[in-house]
Amino acid sequence: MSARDRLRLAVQKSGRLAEPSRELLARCGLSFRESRDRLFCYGETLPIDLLLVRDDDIPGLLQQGVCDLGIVGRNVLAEALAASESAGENLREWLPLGFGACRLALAVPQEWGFLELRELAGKRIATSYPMLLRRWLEQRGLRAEIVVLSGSVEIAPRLGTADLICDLVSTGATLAANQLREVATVLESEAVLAGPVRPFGDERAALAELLLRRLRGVLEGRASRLVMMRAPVSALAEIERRLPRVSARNVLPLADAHGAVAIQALCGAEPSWAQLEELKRLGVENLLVLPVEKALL
Ligand code: PRT
Ligand code: ZN
Repeated sequence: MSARDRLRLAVQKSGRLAEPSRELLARCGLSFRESRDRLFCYGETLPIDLLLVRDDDIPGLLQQGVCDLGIVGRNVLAEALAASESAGENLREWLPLGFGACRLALAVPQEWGFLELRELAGKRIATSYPMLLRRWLEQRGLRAEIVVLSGSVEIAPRLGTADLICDLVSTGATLAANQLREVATVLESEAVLAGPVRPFGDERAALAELLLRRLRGVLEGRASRLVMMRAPVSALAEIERRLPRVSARNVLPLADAHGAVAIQALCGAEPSWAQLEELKRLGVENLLVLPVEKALL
């Protein structure tokens, strides 16, 4: 393929990952002009364009070189990697993105008093993820029949086409509504940035690097909190030990101080209520925990 100086990113056109993907890219400072057919979005702030597609098509588009990177559920990517050797050699997960969390799980009818995995032997399992399920069964030395369905997997046991299912679960409400009980996890999933195993040999390399750096910045910022407080100087070391993953801090003198200072600490995670209560016991006052918009340390 000829050298390219624009990066093409595949994202889901509509569905669960569509909005959060676009929102994350906007947070990275990317903006787009949509084409009339709403399939292609031209990158305005950076030479990074979007292709809006069905999530299932993303691994294939990456493999064919139609797109350079994609945002897709790990479940879809992993199924594609397990399904074809060449996909496994060419594609990989670059970065988990912290949204679209779900799990691929086995679920049995509630009336089945399921106790252990051995009971799966010889049973029919309905799923849209045959490759991941097959591998999981093989790794455990289990032999079961896989019934491939492309949708409405959860009704298969009631229809009598399968004994149990292997499907995506997030809240579990769908399983409960279908009188199914979750009994094992095959894969923990979330949206991920997927891309080639080998680095780009042209300008796309620098663009991909830039995008990765900004994505990491946004994801870290999301988890980060600015913690502000008024504290006795004598307790400084104790306080710092109780804050989660401090990456920067300021200790400021106070005009009305009686052995007290103001502390601003950038934490890599949200302090729990219990941690805040401990700080309180160390004599800390006016505790504030704030979200972080952007950070350049
Ligand atoms: O049109 P296109 O093919 O692009 O979209 P799609 O309909 O195939 O996918 P979509 O939008 O439903 O899901 C896209 C991705 O979102 C999936 O590949 C997962 O990575 C992720 N995701 C996160 C989920 C769920 N959570 C989820 N709950 N995908 C599907 N579900 C299903 C689940 O199987 C159940 O049937 O949603 C239903 C509700 O789940 P509960 O457990 O909350 O009841
Ligand atoms: Zn799909």
